[in-house]
Amino acid sequence: MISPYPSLTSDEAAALIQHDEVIGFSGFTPAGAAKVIPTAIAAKARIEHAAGRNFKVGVITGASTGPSLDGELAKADAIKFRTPYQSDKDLRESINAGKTHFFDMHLSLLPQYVRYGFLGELDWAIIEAADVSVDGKILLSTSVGASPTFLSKAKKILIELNRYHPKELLGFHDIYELKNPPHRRPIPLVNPEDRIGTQRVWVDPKKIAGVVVSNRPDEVNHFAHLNDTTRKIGQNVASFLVAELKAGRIPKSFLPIQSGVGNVANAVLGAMGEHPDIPRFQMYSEVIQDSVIDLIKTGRVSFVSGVSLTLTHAVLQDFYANLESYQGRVLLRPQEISNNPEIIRRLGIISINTALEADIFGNVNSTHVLGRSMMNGIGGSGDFTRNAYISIFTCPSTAKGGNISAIVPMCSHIDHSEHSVQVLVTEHGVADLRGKAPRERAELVIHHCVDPSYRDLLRRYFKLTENGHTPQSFRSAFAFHEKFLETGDMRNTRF
Ligand code: 0RQ
Repeated sequence: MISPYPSLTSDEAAALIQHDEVIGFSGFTPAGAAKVIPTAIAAKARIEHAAGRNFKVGVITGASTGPSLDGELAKADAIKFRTPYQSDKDLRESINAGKTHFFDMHLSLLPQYVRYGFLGELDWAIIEAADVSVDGKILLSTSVGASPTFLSKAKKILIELNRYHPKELLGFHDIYELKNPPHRRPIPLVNPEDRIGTQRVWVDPKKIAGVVVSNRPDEVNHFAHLNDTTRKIGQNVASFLVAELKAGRIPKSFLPIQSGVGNVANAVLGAMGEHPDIPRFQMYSEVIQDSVIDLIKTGRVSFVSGVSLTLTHAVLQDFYANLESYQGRVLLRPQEISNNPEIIRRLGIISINTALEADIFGNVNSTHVLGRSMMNGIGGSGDFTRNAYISIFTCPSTAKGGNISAIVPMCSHIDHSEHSVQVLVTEHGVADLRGKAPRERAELVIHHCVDPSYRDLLRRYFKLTENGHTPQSFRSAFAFHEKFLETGDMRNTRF
């Protein structure tokens, strides 16, 4: 059947976008992110700026994206505001220079913020698809993210029909949208593998302003190889979980795992897969990285529900070559379902996320380097941590060759408070903070998690103030950070 939608080049699509408009782009990590249209919008911005005209757009996505979207738009100075998460070097620079207004959000909240109108009206949804039918049924590609909400709320839609992704992806998505209060109902999902929605997103075909055909791989980076530190962190997490299992605090059948993003998270999953006493498990997570596919192949993971298939080129190609064998074992959901507090509590998810820094009382900073510079954003770590059956944070005990202690007297920014963080793990050990008062927590964290070169310093800090439920010294709480800025090494701190 002949397509009813205008066939456009990426430049023709970009020409439709006007200054000050707000766009919801597909993309959750570089997986499924729009690519050719945002790059063309960036080119248009450069032309407009050269002609002395203003051109900036509001950019909303599922989470981070790839260089063709965040990178190009940031370099072209074309972003008016950006939410909810990013991990692009150029965009990060622009945010930290105060040029791009970025607001960091819990990813589960983004779709309802859009539906409630908290972010204003959405002019466009620009969505990558593996297929689009004449009657407006859109088969998303490697991520779902917030695309269903963007598609339903945007005034107009542009589709990037990316031939790199096969139409046989049909069956890997479960699209379910929540109603706004007071009409919201319980989400009917009681097992990680339950299907509750449709395989495609349905839109009014009249809203589709055009389709741009492309053939571009997802721009997913490789992870750093395991090193002794990340391997040890992984082993410590695995041993902790095995001990919980043996103590009967985790059921014999185990519980679904959520695992965060980045190098450390990748190592933790690897170690869990290798541990002989951890039973075959399910994942109810967010980002499905290469390591999860390895675990499915080896039979260690029986099922994974996530938002995005964030796979490097070779792994995704292999996945596509064996699509049938993954049907029923991999399912992609909207981020407000994958990260939904109701579901996380119901399923009893064990969450494992990475901290940039933690303090001796169990608060965690996941986002701000030295309290000031945005790294990526809180992502889904808050959604999972606050609602998990057991919430675990991992990190190497030091950064920058030992010049930074990841465990500090007081976090320079707090994303996850002591009320939500239950277990802290570094390469040195595990601090189980459940049921512990602040003074007990400090002893445990210093003893089990801190690098030996910082232990005495932190013990001295802890003794500076005798008073209070949480003994803090206002004068010295940020002494580590100040000393690093002054001398480049936190070990020079003196109390
Ligand atoms: O810097 O790249 O210049 O070497 O931070 O550190 O150790 O490689 O950590 O890749 O695992 O990422 C928290 C950023 C960790 C990530 C974070 C420097 C360090 C290095 C990266 P270089 P590593 P990872 C969603 C889960 C928030 C979102 C989230 C993240 C760089 O996990 O963005 O959790 N999390 N989403 O040198 C200064 C410190 C530092 C430091 C490390 N204390 N001070 N720099 N670095 N510690 C839920 C899902 O389901 C997926």
